[in-house]
Amino acid sequence: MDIKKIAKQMVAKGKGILAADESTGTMTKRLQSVNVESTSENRLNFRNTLFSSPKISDYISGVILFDETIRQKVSGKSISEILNERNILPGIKVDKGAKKLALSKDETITEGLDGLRERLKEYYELGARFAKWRAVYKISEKDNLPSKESIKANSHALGRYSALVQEANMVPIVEPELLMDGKHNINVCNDVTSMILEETFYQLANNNVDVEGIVLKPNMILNGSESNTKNNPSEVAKLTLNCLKKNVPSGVPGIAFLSGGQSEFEATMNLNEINKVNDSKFAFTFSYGRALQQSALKTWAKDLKDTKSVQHAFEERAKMNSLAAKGKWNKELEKAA
Ligand code: 5MM
Repeated sequence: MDIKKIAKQMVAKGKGILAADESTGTMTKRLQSVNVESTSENRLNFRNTLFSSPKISDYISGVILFDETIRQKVSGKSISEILNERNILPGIKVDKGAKKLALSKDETITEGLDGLRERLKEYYELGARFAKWRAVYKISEKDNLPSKESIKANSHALGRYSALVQEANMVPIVEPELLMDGKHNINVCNDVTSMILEETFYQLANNNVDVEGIVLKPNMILNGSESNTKNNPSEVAKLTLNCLKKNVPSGVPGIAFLSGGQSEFEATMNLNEINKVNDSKFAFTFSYGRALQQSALKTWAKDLKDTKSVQHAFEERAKMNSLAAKGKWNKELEKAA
């Protein structure tokens, strides 16, 4: 299939992406937080319980997998086959993580470009039709971070990654994440996100990436999590929409937000608010990890065999976010769930 069609399918109206691409270290932390041992079997069981939820296809267009998961099988079927049967696109995280940027003040550079062309070929054969690469930035007003060097280096890597992914006939999810950690206010987040997006798209263009065949996965514009200021959803929506309209080329078919540590409720409410005021051509949807999995994980920890309740918890979050992706969510629906 043509990559532009895949990108459109990923952001189809009312559908979003499940980020289940936690590396083993992160997944171990998630499982330990609910006192479950992190074995490869448990990681597969939890993930496959979500993937085989009866109504998943109503809300989810694609799933981002980790290398371990795309190679796993359930009753002889690969995870890609299981997802394809449900009309869900399999995707794969291809970065090798954010490592310390040499001589920097605690900044990171995402690695994984060496050998990527060959790895993409294998992932395509394993069924992946899109990929994901995450650049990570943090704000420090004291140290004037993120630095220009870190923005340039990470954006350049995103550009090279995206070109390689498109060359392999897959859609790159471009994820420049500005963490919400810190005491800064929402306007600082706005200015820094703007700077990051500008450089990201400059580097994508320099690398001949066709923006009609990508999906952008940005952070929302929020107050720092230690700022003691509660986010006002209409302010979040207004600033986020304006920032994206200003910095993202209009050819980009869709924008799928990360949740970034927001609660499940906040992530849904803010997405809904953005869609309510959306006067652009972009489709705004979700590509959530924690904000789609938290309730399901807690339910699973209560009884590892209670598949039905876990799937119900997951489907509820997926449904609420699907409604938010159409601007049709409201608080009352949460109470009814
Ligand atoms: C699912 O978490 C992904 C990161 O995993 P590692 O840190 O283990 O590599 C992450 O890239 C995720 O896809 C996005 O950040 C969105 O997740 P959240 O939880 O922020 O919605």
